[in-house]
Amino acid sequence: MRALDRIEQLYAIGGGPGANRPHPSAAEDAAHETTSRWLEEAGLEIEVDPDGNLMGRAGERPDVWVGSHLDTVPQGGRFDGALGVVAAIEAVERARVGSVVAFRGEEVGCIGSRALVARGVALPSAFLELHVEQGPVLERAGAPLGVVSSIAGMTRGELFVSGRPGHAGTVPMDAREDALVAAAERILEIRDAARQIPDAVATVGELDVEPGAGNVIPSRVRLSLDARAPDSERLDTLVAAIGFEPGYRTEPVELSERCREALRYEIATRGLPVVELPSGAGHDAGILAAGGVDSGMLFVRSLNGGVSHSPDELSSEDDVELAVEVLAAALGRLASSR
Ligand code: HGY
Ligand code: MN
Ligand code: MN
Repeated sequence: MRALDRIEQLYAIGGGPGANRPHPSAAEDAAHETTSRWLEEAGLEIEVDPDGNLMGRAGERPDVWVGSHLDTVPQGGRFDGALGVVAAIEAVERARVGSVVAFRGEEVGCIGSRALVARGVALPSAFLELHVEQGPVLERAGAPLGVVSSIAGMTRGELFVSGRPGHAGTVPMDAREDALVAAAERILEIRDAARQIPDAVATVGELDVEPGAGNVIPSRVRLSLDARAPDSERLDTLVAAIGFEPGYRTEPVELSERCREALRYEIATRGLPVVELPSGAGHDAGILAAGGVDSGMLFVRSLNGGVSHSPDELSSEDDVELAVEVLAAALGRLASSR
């Protein structure tokens, strides 16, 4: 299947283990260049906007967009983002309508899609994104596809914990102010705060320890923070409970009923179970939806218990084939509806 071959070509960029196309990087640029060639082969009119987002427009209804992102987390999976872009090319080629879009920097705060919305350019009349579920719901339900109802709100930021540097060999344990031990206690507090709020999540994914020598008691630690919840009020409660000032926040957002209906219809007419589910992951579709665009997301089942942001991310060829077919049909339906 051409889409899967192309996913493998993108996966090979940036070396292993996993997908390594962080934003910004030569690897992300290479993925955009490769995709641009595929857009040209598809006979689409190519444009790169001032923020590096890549577009490929068909002749008909270029105002209906379909796409995703090409950047990845470090050691990411082969499908996150890439699937949505290669499937968008298949869909626009099959439906002969619409525009393919590949956004920059989705993993580091949806940089490309946020910049595009902020620039006030002509936004699409509708946007569809195919994405791996990155969770276990569809696999548990025995459903190959799902329609996303809403996208969780997300905050990102950092915390600093200070201590007193000292010699690892001469400072007695009862005389230390070890910043890393204090940071460890803080991380457990953050975990417990999230556990108190239904469906909230909080993650410390990065630790920077100063001065960072094995024989020096840490003097200062930077912790990254990623805290999310399905609605604004639980997000507020979580941020307050953790006690940090987010540097970045996206509100929870409902996806467009018009797009969800088109996706539900195309799934149901193929005799497949229609499962609607919220997304705990953030997506460019959420940024466009928040910008007033009719946005919809189609999830394809993630196998291996739904693991993602990992080389173990996996979806089957049959499910991907079905997803591309439904995406193309929904694109055609949206383009002919208004
Ligand atoms: O972090 C996220 O939710 C997405 O993978 N950018
Ligand atoms: Mn993604
Ligand atoms: Mn991701």
